[in-house]
Amino acid sequence: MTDLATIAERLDNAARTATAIPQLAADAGIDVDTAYAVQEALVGHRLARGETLVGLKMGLTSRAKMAQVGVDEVIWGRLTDAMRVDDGGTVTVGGLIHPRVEPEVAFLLDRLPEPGEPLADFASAVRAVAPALEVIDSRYRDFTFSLPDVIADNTSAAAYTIGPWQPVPAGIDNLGVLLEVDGRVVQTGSTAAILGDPRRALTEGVRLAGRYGVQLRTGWVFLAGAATAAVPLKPGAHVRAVVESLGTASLKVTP
Ligand code: OOG
Ligand code: MG
Repeated sequence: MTDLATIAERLDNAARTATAIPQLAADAGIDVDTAYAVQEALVGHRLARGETLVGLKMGLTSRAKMAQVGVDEVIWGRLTDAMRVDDGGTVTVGGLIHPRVEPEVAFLLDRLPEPGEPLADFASAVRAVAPALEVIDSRYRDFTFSLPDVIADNTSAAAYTIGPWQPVPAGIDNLGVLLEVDGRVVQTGSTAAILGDPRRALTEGVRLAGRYGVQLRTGWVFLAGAATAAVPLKPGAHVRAVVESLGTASLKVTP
């Protein structure tokens, strides 16, 4: 049986050298709880290199995403400062394996929500909301993975861009979402696709992360998970997420 630290090291090397690797969890007999421990060790390598934790991301919170990757459980991962790309900034695909991009909704946390806190109270836990883009890049060959594999791989997290923060409007549970590449709409959806209401992704995230001893912090960013399937990120592309009433987040792609 391959130990947890070795798996974390393989995933870290795969990301740093932009080299796809075979899936690991089945051979290593890794379940979901162990996979989250691998994720912690994997992100630990980044922290040891000087990165800092700046938030959490949810994954597979919409049916479109679950169907695309064939895994139907909600998952969560960790975001570091080095993954952040300024709005309108540039992502270099040369350092990535087979990146995809997807439209997201981001929350800025104001105070520590308690696990199990009812949804209505989250208005006071969230300082602001923003349209966002996430770049995902599975470290596994063919972007194919099991549930424990994708959890161990920090839920494919690679980079993210946040548009302008703004106060949370009254209803954010049915806003139109578009993903544009070079001015063409390539995906359409609604924030309703995110667990019925993107605020529910936060409730779920607090509950799940709490189970693994992660404390959300004031000032942390929280990605609710994509409302649509992800699309390949190609060199030269201009990518934009448009979320009704919230505005846009954009990035450029260089080789
Ligand atoms: C897993 C990450 C999913 C989302 O927003 O659903 C995710 C993957 O699709 O590789 O970030
Ligand atoms: Mg995502």
